[in-house]
Amino acid sequence: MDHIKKKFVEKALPRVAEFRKLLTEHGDKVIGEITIGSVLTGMKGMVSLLTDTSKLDPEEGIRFRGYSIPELRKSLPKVNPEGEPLPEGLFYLMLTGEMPSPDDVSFLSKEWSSRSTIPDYVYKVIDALPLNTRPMVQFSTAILSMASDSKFMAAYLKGIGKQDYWDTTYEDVMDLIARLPRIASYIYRRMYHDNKQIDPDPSLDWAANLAHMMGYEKYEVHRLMRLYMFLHSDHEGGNVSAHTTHLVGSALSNPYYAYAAGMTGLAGPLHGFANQEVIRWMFNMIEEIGPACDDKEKIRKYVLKTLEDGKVIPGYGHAVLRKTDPRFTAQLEFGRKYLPDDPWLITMTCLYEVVPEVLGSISKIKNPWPNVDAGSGVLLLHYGIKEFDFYTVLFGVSRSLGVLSQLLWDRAYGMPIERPTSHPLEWFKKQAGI
Ligand code: CMX
Repeated sequence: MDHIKKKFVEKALPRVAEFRKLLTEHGDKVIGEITIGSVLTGMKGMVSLLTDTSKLDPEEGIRFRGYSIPELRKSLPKVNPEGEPLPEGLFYLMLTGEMPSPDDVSFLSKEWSSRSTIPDYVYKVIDALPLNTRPMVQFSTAILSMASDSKFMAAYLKGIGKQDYWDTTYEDVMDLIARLPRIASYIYRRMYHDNKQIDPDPSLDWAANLAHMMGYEKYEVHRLMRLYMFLHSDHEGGNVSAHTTHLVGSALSNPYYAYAAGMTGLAGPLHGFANQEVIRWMFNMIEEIGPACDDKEKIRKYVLKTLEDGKVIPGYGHAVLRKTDPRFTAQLEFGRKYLPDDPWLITMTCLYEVVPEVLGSISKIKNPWPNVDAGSGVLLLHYGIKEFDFYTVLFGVSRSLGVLSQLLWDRAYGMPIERPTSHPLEWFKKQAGI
């Protein structure tokens, strides 16, 4: 058993005991109120999930095991002191609740590198899809195809007991995370670089290797990829990709099934697809009104026109957040430090000055501020990763770190199958006295 798995067991055992005690002794304690509105507006604010890896505060943003983004950008292990944290360190923190040492992080880089070989049939599955198949279709298909490799599934079929489910789930989670950069870069090179594939470099960390296999060798791109993989990893349990992974996993579906399902949720325009929509929308805006920052009134009119056409402004708003997303702030800081004169960064900054004011004047919109997707594409564009159709795949690779550590905790707790109750409209009308 590797030392991280041992650490997980050491951390999980007492927490599982606490979980059981809580359920046995306080299971009937009332912790909330459900209104008709709660059900009809997507269960917003309804407490219904247990997630240890991170917690989202509407005003402050995300904290991973209690640490904010600025705190972790300072304290998680890095390749260079002035660089960005290695996502391996965040995974360790989310999984164990403890800050990793540089050795823990370098162990994970090597471990994931050694587990990253993809079975040949997966490449054949991807190659069988037409070249113009959407990147997220190729990505989720490839992940699903690997479910036959699940060590959890094999052990389940052999008849292991419930108490041991976490063990092979850990192996699946590590294998799956390790393989994702190779799958993502394979799709990228296949679609945009004449299928000229690049071998992994085992001396590189997980995020830098992804950039390398996509064809980007510069230290600057590796640094950006580390930040990107860190920022998109986790956003507590209720967002669509995390909740779907948890829900599908609750049927004891193996991690490949559960994560592939989560990815099909991430592919939706209101979730991870928004990172492509932002760039598409910005391109269209520049085409229509010219260099955006020349006249902010023109931007305002363009925003209003988008709204009049019945569309949303991509990259703005959030179901939980009520302030600027600190993931956006981190990207803005990165941009101002390393690419201050980039025209796309300047446009993004102008939009930040105009859009919240317009959206804030519409009473139904609860949060007029930018979310993570408003900033990510601009940074990628700057370094030449211009194929924005692909951006959601990058979001998905990063999201594996959070949703799969959540899934591992679900298995350790022995979380039961999820099964809420539903009613027809008449039932709700009756409750309302109609
Ligand atoms: N532009 C225009 N209208 C918006 C809006 C935006 N950016 N954000 C919210 N609204 C609208 C909603 O569409 C909704 O309108 P209807 O009542 O007519 O349906 C109304 O305002 C109320 O919505 P809300 O309660 O403020 O927000 P929701 O929790 O329903 O939705 C979100 C949240 C993110 C889906 C929404 O803000 C949105 O569509 N934003 C643009 C897409 C986007 O950036 N998504 C990425 C989010 C981050 C991520 O998961 O990656």
